[in-house]
Amino acid sequence: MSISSILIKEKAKELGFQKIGIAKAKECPDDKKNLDSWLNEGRNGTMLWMEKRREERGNLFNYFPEAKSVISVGLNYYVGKNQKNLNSDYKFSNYAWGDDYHDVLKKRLFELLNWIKQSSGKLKGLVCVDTAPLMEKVWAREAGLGWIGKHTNLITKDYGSWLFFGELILDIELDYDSSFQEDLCGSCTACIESCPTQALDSYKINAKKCISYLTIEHRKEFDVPNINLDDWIYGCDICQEVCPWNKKFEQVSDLDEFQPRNEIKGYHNDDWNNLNVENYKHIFKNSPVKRTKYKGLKRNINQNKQDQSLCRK
Ligand code: B12
Ligand code: SF4
Ligand code: SF4
Repeated sequence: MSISSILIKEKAKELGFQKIGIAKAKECPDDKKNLDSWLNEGRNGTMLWMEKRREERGNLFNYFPEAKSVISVGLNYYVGKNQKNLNSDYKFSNYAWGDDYHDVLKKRLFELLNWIKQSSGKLKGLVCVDTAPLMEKVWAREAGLGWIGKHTNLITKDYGSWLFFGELILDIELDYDSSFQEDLCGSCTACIESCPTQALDSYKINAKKCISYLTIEHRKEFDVPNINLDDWIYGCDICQEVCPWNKKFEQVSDLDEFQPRNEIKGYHNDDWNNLNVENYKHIFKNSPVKRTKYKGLKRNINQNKQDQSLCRK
């Protein structure tokens, strides 16, 4: 072995990651079974890309046959503010307040990969953040970072669930961490009870009902006219906001890249209602919000406008 896991972890910490763990590459048949049942029940809605690469997502070796080690990293994006700190009645998920997390994590993971290559010579590595066909929460659990809660996000003991995950998959052996075995949700059901659209069964989400899916991933107009977005115009944080692990252990990140953009903080209802393409392009440059395009965000705003006017009647 030419590089130690300890040195890799030190370097990853230096690059800003709060959580780092290393799992041995392996098949995870129980998780594959859960993925299959989830997809077979159509819980992915119109996210057909999940179906398309099912065999890779469910088995790492179908994606990267030479894989030996999975380095899982977590980056805290909680900036100490919530929806009450925004000027508008519309709600906007805090994961999308700043720069696109894909870029923020990838930049650091490529730096880590290059550093490992310099120290240990020729090796093959893959950097993954969100879009690769991997079950990222499963790898975070296998690398010992935390457990998958009833709201289906991965929770850590020291930061709650306000973390993005990324992976560096390598074709070399390393020293491994133990997987996280506990489930610390206990008898709590706060997330399930608070979800305004009943999208959660225990540990299992119906994406088709989830506001995050509806406002980000769903394309086209909403087929049901009075669909409930609960004032959210991009993403949804409710199941994480109510989680006692977040209330108790969230820690404030001062990373510039995740600080809310001025317009997101400062816009009033009317500013959102009058959003035009130019404003959209300016505000959401290098932001994850580009995923919905202008049309999608406008659709979400209009849908909530409609709901608000219905409520006032
Ligand atoms: C598809 C997707 C979505 C979908 C579906 C969400 C989901 N929970 O699967 C939608 C659009 C709804 C979504 C929303 C959000 N997402 Co998203 N999403 C993903 C993505 C691309 C794939 C997830 C996946 O594979 N889902 C399929 C299911 C089957 O996998 P799973 O949830 O890991 O399954 C486990 C459990 O749910 C459970 N389970 C599932 N089905 C079944 C069935 C049975 C019978 C049993 C017993 C158990 C069980 O066991 C499985 C493991 O064995 C990942 C990135 C990635 N590549 O992994 C990001 C990711 C999960 N998302 C992320 C984020 C931040 C969000 C949002 C918080 C954004 C927001 N604020 O709006 C919300 C959270 C909503 C929620 N409550 O989950 C982060 C989560 C970070 C964390 N701390 O966990 C990820 C990891 C991206 C990243 N790189 O950081 N997302
Ligand atoms: S993100 Fe919102 S809609 Fe989706 S499961 Fe959580 S509370 Fe429900
Ligand atoms: S709210 Fe309760 S049940 Fe839901 S994830 Fe957090 S601890 Fe688990």
